[in-house]
Amino acid sequence: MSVATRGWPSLEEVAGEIRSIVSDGSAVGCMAHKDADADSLGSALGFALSLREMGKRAHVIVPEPLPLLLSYLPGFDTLETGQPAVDTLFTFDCATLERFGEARPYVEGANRVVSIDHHASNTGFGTINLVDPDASATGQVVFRLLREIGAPITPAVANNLYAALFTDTGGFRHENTTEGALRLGAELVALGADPAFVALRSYKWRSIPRVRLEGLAIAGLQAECGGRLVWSQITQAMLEEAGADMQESEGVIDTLQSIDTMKIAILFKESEPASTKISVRSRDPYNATDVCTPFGGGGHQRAAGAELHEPLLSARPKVLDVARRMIESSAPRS
Ligand SMILES: [Mn+2]
Repeated sequence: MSVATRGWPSLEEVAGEIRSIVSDGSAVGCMAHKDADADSLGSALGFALSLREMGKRAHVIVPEPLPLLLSYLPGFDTLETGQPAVDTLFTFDCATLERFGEARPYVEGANRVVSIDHHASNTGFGTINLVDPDASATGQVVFRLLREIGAPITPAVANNLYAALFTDTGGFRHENTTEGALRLGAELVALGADPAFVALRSYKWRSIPRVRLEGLAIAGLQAECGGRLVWSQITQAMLEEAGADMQESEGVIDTLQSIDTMKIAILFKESEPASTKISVRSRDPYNATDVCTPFGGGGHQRAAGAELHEPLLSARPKVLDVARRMIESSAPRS
């Protein structure tokens, strides 16, 4: 990232200021987003563990609830859900202030915010913004930053950054699996990351309730527009039947996404009686964020999400209407 991309300051431009934050005696916070994934939390933990190696006090903070599926990440046992007093707050993989949920006032009230991200939709809410929309994962941006400021990359740091990179590329399967991503993967393995362990815990370590829940969701699969629009849902009743937690619905969207005719896949999650979350995936020529932005959400071209503050039964037709109109209006030539 030697050249500033799309108006964001370059790594070299912000590295000096970040280096001086890291070398002064103050405490920093490293914050992941709500419902943290391995890119957000692995980046926060990897960065914090490297800083701690240098004697820096670094809190790793995640909005509640704790993302227990990520308990395999080194340093997970040091996670905090509170709001510790810090001089500077680093945020990871967060494009908007909405991503912090109920911790948003804590972020807005911070003395200084350093936002490290790879979403093209980043709103620039940080005091310092290190955003590279061409990076495959925020973990890749963190790796370059640590290198630039001369911070150590221990095996624990490498495992966190490898988990970030590996999962944000869908296990090196998505379109963001670039030469740079694969080279970084190899470099992190050379530094002590364990690819078999990360793969095991990311994709081959599912509880029985989680597999049962996926079965229920797949049994409820709906297909429209000649199979181009596919969707399903996770209700509170389904969670109860499977004995699962909503966090364990992760992965269902991947199965919807694997359908051969799929152009837009949507999973509706009844997170609360009056709150519905959606996960969206797409293939060309459709952009997944176009389904989510009308509802205040966002994400990447191929993977996006939103949270609607209304019950599943009223949220669902509104979202489906947007998706149907996208498919019908652009009716791709077959
Ligand atoms: Mn990411």
